[in-house]
Amino acid sequence: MAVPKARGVAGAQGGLSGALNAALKDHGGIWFGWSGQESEDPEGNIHLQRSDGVTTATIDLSARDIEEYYNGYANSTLWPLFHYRLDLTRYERETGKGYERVNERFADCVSPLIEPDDLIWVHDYHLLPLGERLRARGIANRIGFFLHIPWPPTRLFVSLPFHERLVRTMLEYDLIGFQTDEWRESFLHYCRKELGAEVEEATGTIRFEGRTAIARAYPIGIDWDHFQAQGASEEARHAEQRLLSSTRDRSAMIGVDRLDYSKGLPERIDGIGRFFDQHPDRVRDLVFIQIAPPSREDVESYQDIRMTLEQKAGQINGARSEVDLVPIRYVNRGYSHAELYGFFRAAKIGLVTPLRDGMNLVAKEYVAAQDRDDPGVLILSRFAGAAQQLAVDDTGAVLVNPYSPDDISHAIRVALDMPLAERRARYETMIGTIRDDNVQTWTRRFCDDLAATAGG
Ligand code: ADQ
Repeated sequence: MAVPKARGVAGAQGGLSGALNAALKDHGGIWFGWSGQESEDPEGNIHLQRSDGVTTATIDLSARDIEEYYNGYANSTLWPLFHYRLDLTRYERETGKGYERVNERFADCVSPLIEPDDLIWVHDYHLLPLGERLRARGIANRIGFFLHIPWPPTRLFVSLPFHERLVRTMLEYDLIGFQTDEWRESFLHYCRKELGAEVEEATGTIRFEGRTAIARAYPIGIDWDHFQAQGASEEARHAEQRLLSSTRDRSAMIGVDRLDYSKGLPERIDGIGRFFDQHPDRVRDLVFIQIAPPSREDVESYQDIRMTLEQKAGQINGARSEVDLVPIRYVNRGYSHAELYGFFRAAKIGLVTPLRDGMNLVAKEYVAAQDRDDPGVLILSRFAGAAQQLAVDDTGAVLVNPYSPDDISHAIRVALDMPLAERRARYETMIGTIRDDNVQTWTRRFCDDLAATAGG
């Protein structure tokens, strides 16, 4: 298995790594990734551990590697492009080289550790070419890949220099997983149209230059049991009480996101501003809490988003605050999953409005934390992968177009006024999927399918 250790934010890794660890014990394999550490002599720093049939190996990267590979190609080229943000996408030959160099190095380090029966599961856009680099070193094991973020439409993806080379490397995987059918279809479309591969739509089978890869959708879920256990803690109860007592007779509406332009945060604030403009009599009904810890601060576009957000929240608070009322609370830090559970439970509305998102686990966590008898309402962007599971025939989540302040404003009004019976019905539509299609099910489905492929 190969994972970039530094992906995600506090709390995000716990459930996923726990579930993957269990899968590794069942199937055998290697847990491998970046240590998250910088080292000027990275060659000498492989941290290796083997226990219980699971090998954990992490390596350090040099400052140049981090700049070119992580901040550069991964987070200034692939991340914005895959989130449809051509305006923020930077194409630099040097960072592309850094990306290839680090993938080579990962392959060098991990290949001697691989045993003949290991399943190899590579995660995310940092490591797209890793499978091919392993094949070049004679690794014939089954290798699967999962993309946690969207796959862009062909007409956007072709703006990437060397796009064909990148996808050719991906076809060395036996199984390629996407969060939703939409991203899977975009990938198949590219393979057919740009590579001239033979594609069997129904099974996701791609035949190209003598190799066969299978592309399927595996929507990721939350670690339900872990999250519920967190929710039963004193810490969660305390967090819930803390929020309830500070909002008193007003309804709390909550957003929890990494500070990332893909999450639609300025657009969200605009939507809230529109709601207050259209319903000035309701300013006293609502408090919006946005929890957004900074991420990828070394990347320029992430510094811009922080300033924009502070400005927008400040403007609304300046115009709408009273001595005893601040309509938007904007908090720049992370919280534990237990605390988040408590905050979610105290909030009448969960506002999750990414402009584009592979899945979005916060949407699922918000619903998972609700009181079945008196649940809150999830407002969800139609452009989050989660919308394909959570909004069914006009029930479940209230869907919005995150680019439209009027749409967001309307959804807030609908959610605030929603009768209990409808809130319950919408909750029941979502909760079964969230409970059953959890991260363990996701891991099992992927590993079983990978084990069943013909193999490299
Ligand atoms: P992310 O873009 O990081 O993940 P998301 O799916 O919402 O987005 O997961 C974030 C996780 O971090 C959640 O578990 C959440 O609770 C936690 N988190 C967010 N803000 C936090 C805060 N302030 N304090 C503490 N914890 C916080 C990428 C893709 C997603 C995809 C996931 C998993 O971009 O689309 O759903 O991977 O595949």
